Amino acid sequence: MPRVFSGIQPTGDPHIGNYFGAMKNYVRLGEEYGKNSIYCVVDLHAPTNPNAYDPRQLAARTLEMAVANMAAGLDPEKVIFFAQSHVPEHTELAWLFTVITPVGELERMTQYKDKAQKLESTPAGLLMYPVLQAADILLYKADTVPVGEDQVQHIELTREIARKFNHQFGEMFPEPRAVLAKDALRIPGVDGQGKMSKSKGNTIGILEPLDSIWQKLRPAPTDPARVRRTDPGDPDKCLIGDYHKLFSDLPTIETVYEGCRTAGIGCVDCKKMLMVGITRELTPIQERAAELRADPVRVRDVLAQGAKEARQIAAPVMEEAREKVGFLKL
Ligand code: AQP
Repeated sequence: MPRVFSGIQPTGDPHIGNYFGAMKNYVRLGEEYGKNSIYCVVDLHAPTNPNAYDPRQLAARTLEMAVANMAAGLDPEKVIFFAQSHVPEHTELAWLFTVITPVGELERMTQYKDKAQKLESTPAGLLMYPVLQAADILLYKADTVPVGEDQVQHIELTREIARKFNHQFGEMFPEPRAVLAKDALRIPGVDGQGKMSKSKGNTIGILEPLDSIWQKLRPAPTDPARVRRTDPGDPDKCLIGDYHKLFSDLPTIETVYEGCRTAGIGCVDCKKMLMVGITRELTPIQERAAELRADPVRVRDVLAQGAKEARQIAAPVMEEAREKVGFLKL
């Protein structure tokens, strides 16, 4: 049976890119593979980007990310769900991987280049991020990794690290593959400037109040060719058209696509129709999140139990890796 692993950073409020690109897939695969699906709030990754990290908020954001995933349908009774820093084997395995990963490979990672150029001084941890990510996955010998398209390059590097380790120290790790969510490979940000990202501040949060979402959608850019209400537009070149495909039912999508092409509906009405779909999808999630926030002890207990379950798998794998690399056993 496949073993699934994925992680999400507690660097800010989870957004619809995280939700459609990754979190929904966690739930789907969790239903299919039960305790062979392992999901993690990757809090050790958070401090690698000083622009998106505040030590005073890390614990609260970790809990909030756990709440968001549970509210979105992740069932900790069925899957393994925990916070990365509670399983110390992640960093130990990452250290072993640093010695077989060429720095040049890390320097060509797109996400590293994007983030490093916004910093005055680049922490080594930012460069090492994909090495820790490889350890996160391979610590559970996972072969299936549900992620958004932006992570495919990192998963490719994980495969290379597994290959190298197996070659140098003896067969041990599978070469995992990325599983991408159909139609949600790279959700654009509400500013129309590329990928939706927590650190770019161009997000629609899944736990964000609906009136705040509307305040962001109302001024959001649409097809630039549609200067006047009477100009026909191309919904395939419009952010709102993309979002309709995620949130709206088929008749609504057909109505707004046709209405846009014939100038039959204006952009504000199109956005109002989108709000109907957003409200339908997010309201139950936000209601469940409110219940979970009211019971933080329960969420902590879930993470504690998840860390226990994760360590039961991680500890023997780490032991095997130590032996293969040749450390003295006491
Ligand atoms: N815009 C997106 N479209 C589709 N999938 C996305 N993911 C993120 N943004 C989009 C997927 O969500 C999962 C968790 O992401 P993460 O928070 O761990 O890291 P990230 O990719 O770096 O997400 P952000 O929002 O862009 O965070 P920051 O700004 O902190 O870097 C991943 O599977 C990711 O592919």
